[in-house]
Parts: sequence; structure tokens; C-alpha cells
Amino acid sequence: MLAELPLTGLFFGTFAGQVTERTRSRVVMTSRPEYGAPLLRFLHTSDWHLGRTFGPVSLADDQAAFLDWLVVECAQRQVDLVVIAGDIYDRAIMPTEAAELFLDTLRRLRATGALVAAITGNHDGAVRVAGYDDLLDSSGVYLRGGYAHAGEVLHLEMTDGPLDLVLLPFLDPQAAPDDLTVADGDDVVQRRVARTHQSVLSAAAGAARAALTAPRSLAVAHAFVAGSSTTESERQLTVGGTGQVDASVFDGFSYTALGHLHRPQSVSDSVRYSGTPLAYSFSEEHAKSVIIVDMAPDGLITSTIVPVPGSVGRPVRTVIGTMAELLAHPVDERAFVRAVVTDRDTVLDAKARLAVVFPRVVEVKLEPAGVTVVDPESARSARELPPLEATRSFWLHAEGSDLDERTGTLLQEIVGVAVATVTV
Ligand SMILES: [Mn+2]
Repeated sequence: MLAELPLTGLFFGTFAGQVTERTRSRVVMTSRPEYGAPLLRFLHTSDWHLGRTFGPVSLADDQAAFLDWLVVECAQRQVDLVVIAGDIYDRAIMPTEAAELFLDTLRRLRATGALVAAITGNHDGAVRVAGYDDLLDSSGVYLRGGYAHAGEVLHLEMTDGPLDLVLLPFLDPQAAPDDLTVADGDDVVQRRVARTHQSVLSAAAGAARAALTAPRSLAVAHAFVAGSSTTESERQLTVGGTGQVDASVFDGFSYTALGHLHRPQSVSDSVRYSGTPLAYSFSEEHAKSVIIVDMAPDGLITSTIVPVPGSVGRPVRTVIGTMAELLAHPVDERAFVRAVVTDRDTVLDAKARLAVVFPRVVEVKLEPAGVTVVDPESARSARELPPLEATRSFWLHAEGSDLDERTGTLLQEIVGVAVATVTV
């Protein structure tokens, strides 16, 4: 059924009560005519990590290509709201080029007619990214970071009905304000010690849940939900502790758009990680994607995984073999490559030579075939061996065979001289 929207009259407001009008003209095909107006459509993405490198290689061009694609997708799919669930940047103090790319992307997304809601992640500097938060609300860009607005609900009026938007940025338990309402004890010190990712996030989510008024809600959070799977490119939230939160923190929201974990995955039908748009480590050979969610006025959702096309994303590959075998591979211009070289003989300039076949080789590991890798425990015990024994053991490790008689005698002489010469 074709439904034509009025040319004007799309309103959205904020929790502060201000109401702004924006104009848009479009014809929309809806497959859910029972709801009348076209459903709210949002796009969920996260962990852009703008400014990141892959090994020594800048990802600036790849990230710009992804954002070009994203803007076109949002326009073509008539997305109403773009949700970015944290780790917009790779570092708290981001490179100027990364900031320019993000700001330019915000403008281009707004130009498609879509609103933008974004939170900071554990990599972002909350004040640097979201310091203008409430000032930007009236322009249709909802940015939130840190504790400043944690637990608030933004009441938006969309074409098909109201939406409660709950932005839950990454919250560092150590940075929590002393008056944060958590039942961690009466004493300030005791409260600080008792604070966890679970307690601060559930306090904020609980406050928001109590303030919901619309029949549907969208929560956006940056957290590690227990039971989810990681890659090699997330930064741990805590040293020693788990930093994990229970999925029940997000009970009661129609959909929760999560960021932090870089592998796309579902905690439940309505609680999902979009994952990163690009591979950021060799553990990420899986496809990358964004999620399109259509949400009915009553909160019922239909979600679609949209893969980031191969022409935008860059694959990652681990190749294993001798130099001769690796150099016989067909040339792979696009992939980031980790090469595991298995030659038993000495290999010189491996990276430079492999770059002819794999121009984006970023990591080379030498792992001679048939040689057992020494575990750290036995490496420690090697330090306690007499020098000649330690040298013999290293030879065995490096060469995969014991010393022959001539080399053994020569080594004995050399080690003897060395030991006699060294004064401790
Ligand atoms: Mn991240």
C-alpha cells in the first residue's frame, strides 16, 4: 500500500518540552498497512572507532567509504533515526581528521532527513564528544556522554506516534557522582568501592524506565552484557573485574541498541549488538553489518541485518606457509593479512617480500614447522639452567633439532669464553 505523507508537520520534542518542526517530502511503501502511517525506521550501528589504524595502516579511507555508504543507505531506505551506540572515536583525544569526518557525517545524515542519536563509549572522551549535548537537541542530533544526563528520557514525537529515547553512554563506575542513587551503602567511600558497571548502569536504566511514558521505547547503551562473545579488538572495561552487566538491565525497553562488542550478535530479539562496521583485528573474519529496525507504535519490532558490502569493508586473512608457498599465492590487493611463515631456515625481509603478493600485510609471525613453542613456564626455568644448557635448549627450540658434535664443541668454547668474560 502506498501512503503519501503530508509535506510538513512532522514534529519532535525533547524531555525539556521544546518542540521543533522539520519538513520532509516523501512517498513510502509500507508492508504493514494495518498501522496506517509508515513505521518508525531506525538504523543501529556502533563502534566506528574513527581515527583507528590497523597495525601501522591508517583506516581513514576505509572509514570514510563506510560512512559514504551509510549516508546513501539511510537516504534510500528512508531511515528516520540513526543510532550510534558508542566508540564513535578510537581515542579520547581524537585526530582532527577523525573529528572532521564525524561532523561531516552528522551533517550529511541530517540532510537525508534522519535524526541522529549517539552516545559515547569507553574509547570516547565524553565531554569532548557530547559537551554540547542539550544545545544540539533542537537540531535533531541527540548526543550524550558520561553521567550528565544519565537516566533521562527524551520524548520524541515521530510521524507514527511517540517514542521514548533512552541514551545510556558508557558509565565509568569510578567516575560516578557521589550522589548517584545506588543502594551501595550510606558511606561515600563505601559507595565508591561498591560501585560496578552493573550498579551504575542499572541505576541509570532504572531511572529511565520509571520515566517512560510512550507505548514504545528505544534504549542505546555501551556495555558488555554477560554471556556475549568478544574479539581481539575491544578494550577491556576493567582490569581484574569483569565489567559485565546482566541483560535484565534492559528489560522493559522495546529495543536496546548495544555497542562495545565488535562481533554482531543478539542478546535477545530486542537486545542486539550491531558490531563494528569494519574488521579491526584478525579475529574478525565474520561479515560486518548494520541493523535496520522497523518499530510499530506499540513497540513491536522487525529487524533486518544489512551487510556492509565487500567493496566497502576490507577482509582480514591469516595465511600460513613457507615463503615459497606464500609468494605463490594470487595477489590479494584488498585484505589485511597476517602471515605465519613456517620456513625452518632463516628468513630475511619477510614483510617486504610478502608485500608484493599481499600489499596490506600488517603482521608477520615466524613459526618454523616442527618446532615446539616454548611456554612461558619453561622459558622461566631456562633462566635457571647453566648457560650451556640454556643455549642448547634455545638451539633446539630455534632449529628443531639438537646440536651436532662440531657445533656443540664450538658452542661450548664460545659460552665458556663468554662466561669467563662476563662480570656480574
Ligand atoms: Mn569499541
